[in-house]
Amino acid sequence: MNQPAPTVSVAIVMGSQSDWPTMQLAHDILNELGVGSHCEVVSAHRTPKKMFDFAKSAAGRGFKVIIAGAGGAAHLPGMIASLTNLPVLGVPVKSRALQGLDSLLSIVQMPGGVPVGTLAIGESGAKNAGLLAARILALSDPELARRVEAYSETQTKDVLRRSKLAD
Ligand code: RP5
Repeated sequence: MNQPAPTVSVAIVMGSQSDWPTMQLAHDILNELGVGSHCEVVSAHRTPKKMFDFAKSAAGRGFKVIIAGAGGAAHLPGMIASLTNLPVLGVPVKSRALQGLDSLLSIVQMPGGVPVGTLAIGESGAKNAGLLAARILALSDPELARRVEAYSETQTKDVLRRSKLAD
């Protein structure tokens, strides 16, 4: 029997199409865990009205977690967090000029009262944002909690299996 399509409870937004190769890792790990995600370019600077409308409508559309990735003057995660009470996870995308340190500092230094959970720069950050979103959703989804646990166990086994480098 076919599996039912996963409910789309995570929105993954990013400032530019150029962020997709990084942000795709969040989508991929969520997909592996059976969590559907909606992925879209929403720019704080180039499409501010779209960003406002997206953030304001996100909870009503059924999203439970928002992952927002941006590079450079990376205002997207913080601005979204100022417009919604959903948990927002920010991914600093590696920028061409400053390798993502600018993105990290733009995202992480939020004023008290407007939280963004900031991840690592680049691919690790995107993957971990997906995993963290899954862990948040797993709090109220025992089936997903089992899949998240199985993922971690498999990862540990794989690392142990490949840990001997030479005799
Ligand atoms: C940011 O500017 C985007 O998030 C992207 O990381 C960066 C560069 O965008 P492009 O010039 O590649 O469209 O807004």
